[in-house]
Amino acid sequence: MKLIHSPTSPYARKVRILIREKGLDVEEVATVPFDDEDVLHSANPLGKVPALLVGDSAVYDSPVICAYLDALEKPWLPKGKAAWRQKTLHALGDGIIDAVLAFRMERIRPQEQWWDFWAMRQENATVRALQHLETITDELGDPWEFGNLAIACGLGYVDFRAADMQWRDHMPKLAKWLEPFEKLDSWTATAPPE
Ligand SMILES: N[C@@H](CCC(=O)N[C@@H](CS)C(=O)NCC(=O)O)C(=O)O
Repeated sequence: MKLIHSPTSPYARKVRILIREKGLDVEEVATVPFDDEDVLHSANPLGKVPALLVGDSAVYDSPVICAYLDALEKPWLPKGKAAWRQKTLHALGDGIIDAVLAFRMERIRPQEQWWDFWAMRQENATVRALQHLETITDELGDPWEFGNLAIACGLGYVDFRAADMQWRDHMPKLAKWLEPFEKLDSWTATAPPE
């Protein structure tokens, strides 16, 4: 298996952590999605990372890749009704990434093209999601579960691209919850480059 990824992608980071935590044999191939390289387009016509090559076929969209890899080895995703909770938490983590990424894309345009309405919606969604997580921290449990993987990577992406939010000052329980993740080798090994 080969994972086409970008070292700064928080979506790819989830997959890269999962690979390390499960000790899976997956070669990582780095690319820059905006360079539109063939290696990425032939794996994912949408031109987005991450994409997983499994023999001649490809698996893409990071939650699908995570579910695929998770199913290979001692699944974290529980069976039955509990799986929906984990998938929903995973979607919440991905949604934080989506909102921070959309905010950033608004802000790297020339300033006369900024759409403040859209940027503010993304920022408000991020804040609401973090506030919600602060209220349910006790329910989240230990590293790593299927939902926690995305939540931790979402928080890591807020640190990377929206550090000025200083979320730890406002969400102390959530900050404490993240600490054990931040100590893991799989976390430090997949941190986005400065
Ligand atoms: N829903 C996708 C989102 C992937 C995504 O947007 N990746 C970004 C990098 S962080 C990308 O490849 N962007 C290039 C583009 O949108 O053209 C997933 O979870 O895999």
